Amino acid sequence: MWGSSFPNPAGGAPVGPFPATTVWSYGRAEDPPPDSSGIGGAVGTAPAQNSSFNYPAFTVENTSNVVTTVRWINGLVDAAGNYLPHLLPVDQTLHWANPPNANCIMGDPNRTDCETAVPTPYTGPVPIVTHVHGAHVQPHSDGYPEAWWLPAANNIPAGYALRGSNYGQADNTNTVPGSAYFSYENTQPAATIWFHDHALGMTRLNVYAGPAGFWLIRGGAHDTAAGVLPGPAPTLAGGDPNFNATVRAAIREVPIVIEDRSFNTDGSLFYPQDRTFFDGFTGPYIGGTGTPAGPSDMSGIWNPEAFFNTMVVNGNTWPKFEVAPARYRLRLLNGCNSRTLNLSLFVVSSDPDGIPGNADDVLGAEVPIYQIGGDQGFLPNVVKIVTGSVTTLPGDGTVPAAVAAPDARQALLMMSAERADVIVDFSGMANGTRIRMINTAPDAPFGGFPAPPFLPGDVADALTSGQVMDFIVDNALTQPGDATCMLPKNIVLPAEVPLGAPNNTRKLSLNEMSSDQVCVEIDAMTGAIVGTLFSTFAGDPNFLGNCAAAATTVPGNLPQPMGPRQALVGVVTTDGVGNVVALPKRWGDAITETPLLNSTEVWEIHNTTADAHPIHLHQVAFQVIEREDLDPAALALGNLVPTGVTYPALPNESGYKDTVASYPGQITRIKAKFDIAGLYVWHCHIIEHEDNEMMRPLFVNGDSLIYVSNTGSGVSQWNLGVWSQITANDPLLMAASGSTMYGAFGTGIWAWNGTAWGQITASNPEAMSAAGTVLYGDFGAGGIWKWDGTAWNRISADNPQAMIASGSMLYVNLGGTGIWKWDGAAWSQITATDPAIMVSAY
Ligand SMILES: [Cu+2]
Repeated sequence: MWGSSFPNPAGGAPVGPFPATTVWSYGRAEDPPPDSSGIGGAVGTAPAQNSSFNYPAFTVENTSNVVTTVRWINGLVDAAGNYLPHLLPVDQTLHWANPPNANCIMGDPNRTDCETAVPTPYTGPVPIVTHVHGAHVQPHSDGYPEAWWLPAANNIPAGYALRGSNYGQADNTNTVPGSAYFSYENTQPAATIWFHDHALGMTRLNVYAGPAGFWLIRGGAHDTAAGVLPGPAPTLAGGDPNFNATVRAAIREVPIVIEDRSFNTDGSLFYPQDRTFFDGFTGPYIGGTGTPAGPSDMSGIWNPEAFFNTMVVNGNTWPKFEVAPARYRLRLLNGCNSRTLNLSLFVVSSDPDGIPGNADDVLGAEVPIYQIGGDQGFLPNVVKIVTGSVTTLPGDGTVPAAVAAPDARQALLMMSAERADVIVDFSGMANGTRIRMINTAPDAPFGGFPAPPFLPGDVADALTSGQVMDFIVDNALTQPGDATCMLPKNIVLPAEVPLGAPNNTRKLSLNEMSSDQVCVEIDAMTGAIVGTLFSTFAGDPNFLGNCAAAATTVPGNLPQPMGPRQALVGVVTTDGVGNVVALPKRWGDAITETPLLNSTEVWEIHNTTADAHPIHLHQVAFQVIEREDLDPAALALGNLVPTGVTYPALPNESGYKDTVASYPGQITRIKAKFDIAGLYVWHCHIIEHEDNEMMRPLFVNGDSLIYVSNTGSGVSQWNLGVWSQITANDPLLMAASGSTMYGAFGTGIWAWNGTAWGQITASNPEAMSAAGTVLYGDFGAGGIWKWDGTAWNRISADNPQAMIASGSMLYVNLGGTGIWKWDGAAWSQITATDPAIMVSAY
């Protein structure tokens, strides 16, 4: 990036420009490094006309239901082909990618994707894996955290793993070194989604270093007609608005990513080097380092959250954007690591010293934000957002009386990774009018609205992180189309149908964990860490008692376990005396979130922590149903007791989403349909949390799905207790058929053995063995089994003999390797490259 200058919060002349900042990004593989030396930058700096490498990365334009394929190349090598070490400090004591393939502290020491006790920062080749956030995508292309790969560098150290334990591709014929070939079917409505790195235990660093961009999906049944919304957006053929003033003047749709960053005075990115930055905790750390040294379960480099003092918008610090007096469509993304944004727009009514952004600026009238879309597409209605109100517009040209927001301070609230598709109406504003986007969420973890008593730290610093960008009205940019663009109050959005009744309700928990080994002294007045009292061996059963009884250096100070150590997602269970309690789970624990393929589930996310967490599910678009308070007195004792006090989703949460704010002390209820089998993840999108265990696998269980061929009547599918003919011409045929061996009677699968019906269950082997000839049975978690006339064999990738023996037309789901078809002679994987087979299969 070019260096830039910005107002000095302390007054006086602007600060900078500073030297250019080195970042990483995605660009076209054939493009050279950017060279902007002819236009005010320098060799190697972006934006530049000769290269698509920029920060953020270029926007990928997609069409609903049209496949986009990408070969993602890890090109993090220098000009000599040697790997680049990370720009930022990588903590090897988290459960992380671990390319050295050594030093794992549990299980086999020589593997990837584990925790180590190596306390020093990792300086080897950088693993990456790209995730398209919000994509309805097959598991092989989702960017699983353990599916990373290294660059094809000349000097990869001996013994290093080149790929993570779950590396996969959409098409394994791609053998370009240091890459993965992913396929995105874009089987989803028009939406603003985005792409970023997702490598295990390093996502916070890989994202902070730069690689992120917009992935826009247009068209399909749920997009607006041409001319309804402000446009056009930039196009590849239409010229680069960065360098063409005519193109720039015509643009009315702009993606805007807001990322907080800090910089060293040499221009380089600042990110905390160790835990002392967060809370002054000096140790001991995992690996025995720190002061004092000793046994520990505290990571020494990782910081629990990170908030930065500079707002970077589309790669520029506090930019200004000249706009016509017209309506603009802005696709906003909170791309911050940890920071929640509470955005609003105000006219700058007075600026006596003429230097925008410093303390003498006076804000005047608020400019409304009209939200039209959320994470996964359009809202049911346009929602008018002004600080303290959130009002649904019926779309008939009327504007109802303002409806109060949950808190007088709430404006456009966006947690990390959330998107808001909005219209801002600058029409009628005088030439030269300056409109400022401000942020009033805290420079600290967000606790949610309504919030406790208003403290100074509850709001971002007004002179730095409290300002985002300025818009300046320029009449010269007016275009003929500006006058005909619809007013927000007249817009009717293409609403999607809601999900049906759920098949299952799942209770989940969010948990903050303290140390089990390190006891510290806390200043009773300030809450600050005074020092470490003692640390002990892992598993010490007396740790909590000894810590509570430990003598402090100052009377009245508090001895307590060091925290936070990490945050965990988990499940909800019942303890030995009948209380409903949270059961935190770690990344490496057995998978517990296993919805059946094509099931609709309600997830009840119980937040037992003090902070709000943006919870993101991969694969699915979900609806936010409601939130419910937990009884605070019970919660203080660790018990989860719903109060019955519920809050419906806000109007601007009423479209489909993929990331939801889960507030402390509440149950957040969402509903989703899981319609692609395989392995995904769900996690907190405060990416410092995600990197240290606040993420869990999500396995959509397709084992219950079987396909059978019925000669003369096509292929039928058994799923969630119902047979259906795949052609959909006669869905009841199979259930009524006595000639085809299988029937559905509301109690499972029954087989006709020529004489009688017998239910096929794991507890009824006689009925199973009596089924005769070719038979496939579903045994739940036991998978799909085949009767060969003599014995049952599980159909699985590790049992190819059973698969080959199955005969006739058959489709089986093999979890992470997708759906395979038996054509009578061979098995083949059903992929997007064989659409004819897919059409007949589904
Ligand atoms: Cu979190």
